Amino acid sequence: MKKRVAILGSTGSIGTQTLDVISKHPDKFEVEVLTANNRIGRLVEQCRKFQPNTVVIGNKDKFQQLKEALEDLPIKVYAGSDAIAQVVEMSTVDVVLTAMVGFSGLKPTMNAINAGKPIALANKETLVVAGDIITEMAAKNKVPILPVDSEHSAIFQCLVGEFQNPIEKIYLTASGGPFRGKKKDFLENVTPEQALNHPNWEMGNKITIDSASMMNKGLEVIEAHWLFGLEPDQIDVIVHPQSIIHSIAQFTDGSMKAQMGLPDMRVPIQYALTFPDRLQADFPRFNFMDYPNLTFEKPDLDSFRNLKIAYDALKTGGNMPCIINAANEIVVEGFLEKKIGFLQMSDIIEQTMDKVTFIGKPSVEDYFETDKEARRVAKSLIAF
Ligand code: MN3
Repeated sequence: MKKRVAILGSTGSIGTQTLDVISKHPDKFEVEVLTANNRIGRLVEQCRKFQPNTVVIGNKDKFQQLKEALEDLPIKVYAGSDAIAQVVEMSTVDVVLTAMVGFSGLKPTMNAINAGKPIALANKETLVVAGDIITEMAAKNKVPILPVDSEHSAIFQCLVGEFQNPIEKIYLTASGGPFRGKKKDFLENVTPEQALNHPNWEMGNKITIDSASMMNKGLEVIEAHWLFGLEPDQIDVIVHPQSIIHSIAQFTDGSMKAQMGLPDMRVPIQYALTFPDRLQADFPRFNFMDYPNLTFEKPDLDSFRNLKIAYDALKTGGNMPCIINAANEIVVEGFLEKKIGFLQMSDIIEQTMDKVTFIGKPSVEDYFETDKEARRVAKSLIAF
């Protein structure tokens, strides 16, 4: 039986790499649903190649164009975020890979979990924003959440065979991004172009800026908290510029397991789709002689304040992680549009944390309200 996959965010970096994995195993996978926000051209190409049952374009203005482009194919075409949230419930979907950007992943992921679909989770913001509700829903519906994020996939792989052995702590590795080792006087003047030039990973714009600012690692700390049930002081971040060790689990006897390999997102993507099995793949292999030195550094929380901000938000709990996520999405846009500088991103996130109504035990509706309020506040702070 082939696994029928729904890919949310199919035209992005993770989406296209997922299709690459799927194309190499036509006997194992079938593409059932594709969704994208704007990139019609790429979406149409994907539809012709993979012949999904259903396709959704987030931007409703592009519905006609998409429908006409696919006229000769028996593919159902829909538009809008409500449609994206609904298609995941289709009975013909076996697994949902969530690779859209930011808060927009929350609603469709909740619907998929409620419909009993296993989640291959690439949209970390879903867990950052509402990790309590998502993990509770998943437990109630007995739905696995399989991490696609490389660090979390690494920890997940280290835990296989450990049954009930408790984790003492984990080390999430961070490449340090393009500005590793730089101080505030340098960071003050960096441009979006410099920030988008990541040394090890090819990724979308939002996550690449998040990597440069260390917010990505901060969001991953919160993601790890929910995925593995760890307290903030059990989650450590270590800078590892070569990005060969993808993360490390340390057990109560002091033994550490690391998962390593060349940085290639197709490995964690494929593992999330095939767990507990591993499928043969021809991805490039690691050669020790290319990396005679694997090095490690302490993260610089003074120059890269976002990492500390994320730990603080996690410790505060409630809707605070949702607040920093929303503020971060707004400041990243602001930075890319050159309305604010690199360091101002952290300033505005912190000010937003102070200004938005804190809720200790938020409901789903509270999270949607918090997201709106935090975006409004962060936008108003950029405008000043
Ligand atoms: Mn990652």
